[in-house]
Amino acid sequence: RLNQEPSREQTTAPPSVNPRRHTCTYIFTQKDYENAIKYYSEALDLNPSNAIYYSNRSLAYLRTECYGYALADATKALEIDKNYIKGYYRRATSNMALGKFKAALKDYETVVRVRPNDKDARMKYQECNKIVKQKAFERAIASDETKKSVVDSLDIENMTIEDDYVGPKLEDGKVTLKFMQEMMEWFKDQKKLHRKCAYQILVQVKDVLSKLPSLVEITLKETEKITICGDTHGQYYDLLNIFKLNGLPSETNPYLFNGDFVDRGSFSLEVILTLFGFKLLYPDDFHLLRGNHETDNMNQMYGFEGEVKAKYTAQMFQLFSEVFQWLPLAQCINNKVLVMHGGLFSEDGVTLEDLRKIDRNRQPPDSGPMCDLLWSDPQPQNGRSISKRGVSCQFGPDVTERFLEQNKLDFIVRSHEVKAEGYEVTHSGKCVTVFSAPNYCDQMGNKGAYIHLRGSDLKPEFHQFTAVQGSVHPQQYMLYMLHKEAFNDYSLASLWQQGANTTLRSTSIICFGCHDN
Ligand SMILES: [Mn+2]
Repeated sequence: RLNQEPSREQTTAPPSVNPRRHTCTYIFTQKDYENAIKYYSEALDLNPSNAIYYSNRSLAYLRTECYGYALADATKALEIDKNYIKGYYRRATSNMALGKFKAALKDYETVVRVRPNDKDARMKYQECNKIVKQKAFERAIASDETKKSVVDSLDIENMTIEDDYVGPKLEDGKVTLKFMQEMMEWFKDQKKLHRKCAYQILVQVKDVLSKLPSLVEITLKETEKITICGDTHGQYYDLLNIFKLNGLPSETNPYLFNGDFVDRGSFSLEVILTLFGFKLLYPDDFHLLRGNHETDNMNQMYGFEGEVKAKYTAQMFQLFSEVFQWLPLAQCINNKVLVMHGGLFSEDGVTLEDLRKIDRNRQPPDSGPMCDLLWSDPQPQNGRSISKRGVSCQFGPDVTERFLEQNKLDFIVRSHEVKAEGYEVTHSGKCVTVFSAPNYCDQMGNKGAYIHLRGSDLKPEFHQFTAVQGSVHPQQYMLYMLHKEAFNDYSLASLWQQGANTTLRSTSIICFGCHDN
């Protein structure tokens, strides 16, 4: 029953769950997943040898992007019951999300062997197999070829713009305000910028970014303010809304976008070309920092590579990848506020000088300061813990305190985590999170926020906003296997169908948890 779409009747859900537009599935909010995690954790306290609880909690962790925890739970489920096929699915998905493709492939092989007639399993296996082979091929050619830039193989001057193209064009090869306004309107109507213009922007912005240090330092005068935005994730209509609410970028209205511009949302190209355009127009007053999604591994899985290939070419994606490697990693405002996408470090003692010295023109390493800047998260308790995401670490208030003291800073601003209110202040006001993708992935129900920081007092002032209606087709470029995992939410849907007072000890839920895929 659970492999089918639930009927209309079955979708009568508790008030916290809304029926999804156009389909009969549910929209699960961040809160629903957090509650599910809580319930399954309580159930596991009572019955710690139940593989299904671990498997179901693993799914909830997958949906909240806690891939490290998801992997641990799936592994635990298989330790308890090594014949539990769904456990292999979950572990494979977790490993996929962590970029551990070979490990994922092994689990998909197991599933396909046991369930040779399962079409879904076969598709996931094939997709994963393709990636593993592609990676091996890339490694093989990388060794005989010195890294050449796509820029050298482009002849942009001689690219012709066809007569029937009536969209925006750069003026004498330059981005102007008029061009930006036309381009934003053009994108709003879901039209494609001419590839010549896209290449012009990319080549020029690569040049601008490559001249910046890894740690950008700016000074706000008493009368000046800057707007800091968090993750935008391809939500183009919400980006336009930020400009509508807070004004277009300009020399007197500076912005800092704190990474994760692309992936997940289906308008990543529109978002990134708009942001790059403003960087070219106002290089000193419009700032961009790299997020963990401005990387090849993430772009391959979460949609941006697929989107660029669908709308342009693989070669253009290569150029995006080169440009992303030049995005600065952190920004310091008035020597007092440090901004980065993820957070602080796996070890004490990192200084601003260490950040200036990072050789950033690369894919991020698996550990060290560059990895931490893009990936870490704060935690409420002191000290450090293993990352819920499976990359970098979580750092406590004492870690933040020591870092700020050593570097004579007041507080940090970071993004990277969806927050119900769009922002969150933790670590006694020393660690601020800002997230600017409202109703993240068209399902989380969160607000977005941006921060005003004034030169006069450097106190964060929060502005919240809600999602623009009609930002269609979320995540349409995501890999099939990660996208498809959403259908497994039926096991959680069934949890909610039991009503708010459900106890997980009820046998019906155990059965729901058993369904394949
Ligand atoms: Mn992030």
